[in-house]
Amino acid sequence: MERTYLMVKPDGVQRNLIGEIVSRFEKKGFTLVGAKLMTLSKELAETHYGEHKERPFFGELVSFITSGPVFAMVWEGENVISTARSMMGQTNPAEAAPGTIRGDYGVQVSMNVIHGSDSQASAEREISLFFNEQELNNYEKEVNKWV
Ligand code: DAT
Ligand code: MG
Repeated sequence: MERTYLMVKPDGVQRNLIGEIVSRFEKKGFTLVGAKLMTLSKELAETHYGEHKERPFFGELVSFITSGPVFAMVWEGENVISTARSMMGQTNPAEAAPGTIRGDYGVQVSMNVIHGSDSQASAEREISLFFNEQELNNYEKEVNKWV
């Protein structure tokens, strides 16, 4: 079963969107495997966003993502990586379709509410960066036979 790393960013936490965002993935039919509220160190933020370190917005990105707590989550389900990306919407909320998380709640690209892994490789990398095995719960939900 596929797993992905999702994170409500500091703007989403400040705007009381944790519950709304968790609810969307629960209602969709995915399974929450692990979650925690945490404040990222500069080192962890730079590692997480390492692929962007040469981009002009890297400094701003790291200072934003460390500016307050984030809600880190691992979700499980069939095709959860790409489906979660669709549910999030385009990176720039101005281009994200209504009905997506960024389309419904975001305005500008630097504060776009949520992060989600973009591939199998990044999901594995990000899950192990933010969670250890003891924090990840392996369990079955009865309802999954209807999902
Ligand atoms: P995504 O978060 O959709 O995977 P990304 O990996 O390209 O997008 O970029 C990571 C984050 O960096 C993104 O969520 C917000 C920020 N970002 C991307 N492009 C930006 C830009 N042109 N100006 C400012 N911030 C940007
Ligand atoms: Mg990305």
